[in-house]
Amino acid sequence: TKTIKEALDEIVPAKRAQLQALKAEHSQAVLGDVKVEHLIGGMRGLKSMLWDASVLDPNEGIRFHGLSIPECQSQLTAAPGGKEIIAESMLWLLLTGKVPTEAETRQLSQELAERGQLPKHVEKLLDELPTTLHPMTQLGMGVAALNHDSAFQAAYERGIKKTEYWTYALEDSLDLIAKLPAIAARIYRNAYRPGTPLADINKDLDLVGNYVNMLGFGDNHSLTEYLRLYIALHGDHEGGNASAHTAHLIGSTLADPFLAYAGALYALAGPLHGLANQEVLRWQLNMRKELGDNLTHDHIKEFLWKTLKSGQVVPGYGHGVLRKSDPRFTALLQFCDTRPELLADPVIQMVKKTYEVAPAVLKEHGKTKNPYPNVDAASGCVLYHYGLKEFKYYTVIFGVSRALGALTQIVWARALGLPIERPKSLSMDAIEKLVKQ
Ligand code: FCX
Repeated sequence: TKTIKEALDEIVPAKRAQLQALKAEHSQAVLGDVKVEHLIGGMRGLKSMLWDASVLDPNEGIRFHGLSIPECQSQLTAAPGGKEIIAESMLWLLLTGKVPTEAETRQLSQELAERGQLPKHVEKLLDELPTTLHPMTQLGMGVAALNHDSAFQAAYERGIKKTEYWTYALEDSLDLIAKLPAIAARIYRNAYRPGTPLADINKDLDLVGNYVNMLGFGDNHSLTEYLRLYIALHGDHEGGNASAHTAHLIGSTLADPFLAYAGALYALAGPLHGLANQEVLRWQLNMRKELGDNLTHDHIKEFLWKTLKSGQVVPGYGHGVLRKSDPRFTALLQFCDTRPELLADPVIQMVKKTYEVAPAVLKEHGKTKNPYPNVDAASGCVLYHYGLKEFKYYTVIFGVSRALGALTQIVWARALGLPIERPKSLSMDAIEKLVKQ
């Protein structure tokens, strides 16, 4: 059975050749116009990044190396005794573009488990942080502190060839992905279950299986399966989203993967991005507090208008690229649909009922280009059902997941020798001068 490094060794030369050919033959080909609206509108729609692992279609949603979510669900390996995609099979697909065999997936699980232990200084750092510090702030700090042992940084200081960068970036990336559950679980334990021991890493278990054990929910198979699916599906969402783009930008300076991903986590911590799943639950629970459990469509409509009229966004709805319901949202709802105990939960019923009403209200409101739900509209509410009720923690789980895609791209950016990212900015005066010419 090949290791992930061996699998990549085989692919890197062909990908390098593909890039060389693209450069040699099509460097000057035009892919679109740069308009003033791009400069003042958050570069929405501007084709300006190279990102291989996934592509987001506005109507169909995400495809990972060409595979849709249902295709991934039927082709990627599950855990023994489980049905849902596990992080390792998604990571293998993202990194190599190939569906791993079961043996390759299990080997990667083992490799990650062997790398999962935290260095003492990181444990100490996390244990000394105030438990009231937002869990995302803590996660970023823990990840940044791992750079103490960065293989990439050490190799760079030694002076290695540019063609070898990717192997050290891979080494750090695997280390980081492996250690994220231990950091994330420690933050949870310290803040919400002080004094409880943290489970040891089980070398025979997948990454998320170990994460759920460390969180203290190991005996809940249904939650473990949900988190496997959640973490696989949040892994990558092409390159321009704020967290992935941040990792790419920082990585392009040759800062090591730990620093690059710590930066990405702080982009994820914004309410318009990853923090939305925490915001959705807060919003749904406020709705419940105000209107009770026996909600009608009219009640929800009223609550939606109240939110919009007070100038707030409806969390979990809208998207920078998507123009239909997010298929990740659909996959999470399908997970609920097969489990009567989830369907009976009033908070999940509220999510479904809101979905029946919100698109029409948002259309009538007329501002958002996409009145449909994104993944955050459902993700946190299912965690709430399982008793993971501390919603300030939810984005941390997203943070454990997004590493799969963001670090994949860091490995490939170094393998392909991509340069430091440095777009051109213009002042308003300069824009005026250019448009008047
Ligand atoms: N409720 C109310 N208004 C909304 C809205 C929503 N859910 N979504 C967009 N709008 C508003 C925007 O605020 C903007 O108003 P403005 O002209 O007064 O500034 C207008 O509609 C046009 O925005 P639009 O082009 O449709 O959306 P953007 O690409 O600018 O922003 C996000 C996309 C996702 C940031 C936006 O839809 C939003 O704020 N949604 C709510 C927060 C959320 O769910 N975020 C998670 C997104 C994602 F899945 C993730 O990253 O995790």
